Amino acid sequence: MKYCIVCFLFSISLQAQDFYTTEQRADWLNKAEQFKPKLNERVVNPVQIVSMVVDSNAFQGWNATPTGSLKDFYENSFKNQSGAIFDFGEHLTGHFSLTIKELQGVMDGPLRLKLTFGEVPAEVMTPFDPYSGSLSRAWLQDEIITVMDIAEPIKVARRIAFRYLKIELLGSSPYFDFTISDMRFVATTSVATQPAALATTTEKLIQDIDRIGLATLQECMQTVYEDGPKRDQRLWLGDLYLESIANNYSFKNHDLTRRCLYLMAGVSKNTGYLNQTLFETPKPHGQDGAPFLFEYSLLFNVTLKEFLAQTGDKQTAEDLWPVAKKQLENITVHLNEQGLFNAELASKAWWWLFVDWNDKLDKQTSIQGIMIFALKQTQELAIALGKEKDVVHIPALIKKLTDAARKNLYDKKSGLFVSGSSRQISYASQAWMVLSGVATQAEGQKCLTAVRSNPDAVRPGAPYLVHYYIEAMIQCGLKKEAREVLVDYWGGMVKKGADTFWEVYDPKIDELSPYNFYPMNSYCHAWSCTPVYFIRKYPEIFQK
Ligand code: RAM
Repeated sequence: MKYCIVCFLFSISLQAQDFYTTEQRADWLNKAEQFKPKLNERVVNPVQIVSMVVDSNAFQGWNATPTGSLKDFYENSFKNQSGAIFDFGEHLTGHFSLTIKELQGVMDGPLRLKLTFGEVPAEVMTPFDPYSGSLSRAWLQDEIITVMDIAEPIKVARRIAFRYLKIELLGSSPYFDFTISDMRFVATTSVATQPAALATTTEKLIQDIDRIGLATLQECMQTVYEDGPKRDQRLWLGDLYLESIANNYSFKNHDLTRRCLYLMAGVSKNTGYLNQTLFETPKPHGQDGAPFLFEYSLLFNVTLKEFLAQTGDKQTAEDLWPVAKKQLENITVHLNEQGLFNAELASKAWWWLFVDWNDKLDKQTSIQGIMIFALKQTQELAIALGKEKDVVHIPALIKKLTDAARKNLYDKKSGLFVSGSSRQISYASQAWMVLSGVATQAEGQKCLTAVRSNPDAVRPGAPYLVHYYIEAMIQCGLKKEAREVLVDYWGGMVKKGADTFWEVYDPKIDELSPYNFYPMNSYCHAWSCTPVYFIRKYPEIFQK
């Protein structure tokens, strides 16, 4: 009995023990704080009053059409204008306020207004209740404000991400009349300078895609790289990777990347593994109890490697090398003897395998590819830091995983990679088998081409995967096709009126949502900004 208690206490103390030292964590978090950016502000006013018109050809069935004059609106009683919708002309992130003025009588009772902010037209027209979504109803940006005092501007407390605003009157005194006399939005971003213009030879649609991609990235760049300024308003490792590479080819705000890398390290789990996401306030912390998003932890290494390559900042890379090295240890946890990843076991062990927003997708092959990709990139990082000794085991591991993939996941006859016991064919599997280097250049060309004409192939559900698919095409020399896909996919959003690029986009299903309610989708989403990276990194493909 006594022995059991000792064992129990010992195991508790082991669990509580931190893989990193207190000093390391303090140093990382201090450095993160040191690189916290100052937000730049810009005041924006609405540009026009609009009506939302039902239009089956418009994105999600609604079109914003100009109506009425702002001057008239400001001068006349709001009581007759309840339900008015304002267009601020562009997607914005920041803080909203309005001013109320007495028009007739004395304000002898409170006013109640309902403000609904929408990133896209449908969001101010679709009833939110009864609510069917799978994330907090409170993400939706409808705010009820009770006004007791009109001496000062009325401010909405929460930060907003939107383009359209609907204002409704819910209650007011019959003995008093008023106007809304001013509406102001203070837009914020940590971006301070704009990148160079594209070559004048660049096709107009590609120029539009680049401009909208820059707007998307800029709004996600607040005091961290957020995933979406409407939702979830926080740093995720997978999004960080894509945002940081887009930033490398555009705003070059490397301090923000540095801050995010340190933050992630600072709030990592006691086991030494990384959380996939973090919250900045009241002090930086991870999401305890959430399943572990394995592949995102590996993308930390890739982000760090790219950061070092861009900045030459060895200090940061050396500080964070122990974290990168540690993440690799998970690669062998769910491998079978041959070196194949066991997705079922991993999922049972509370690992979240993401790859794409698509429930139908079998993730085994993609994760196999991501592991090899991360091993290779981490090896390059180690070499750049003179840490070869730390990674002597990597080449053999890469070989083992690659051989296992070639033997079990490649269907020579069709030239396609398959995944899971159903031998599923998907875009994700082909993309990751190419990016990992499992496929040769010729095999890569073959599988990426064949998948496009395979009607049963599981298609991408979100721009996150389309990014890797395009990168894979470029890597194996399918340049023309890469351009086609980029122009088709992001150009499709442009044609549907995007001001910023969306979290989820399927050209055929406007109402697609991983959250069971499409207004919950984020319409300015980090991982959708990467055309900026492609267009600017590969001018020979996209700017001619
Ligand atoms: C969503 C976020 C984020 C993504 C994760 C996996 O909740 O929007 O962008 O990284 O899921």
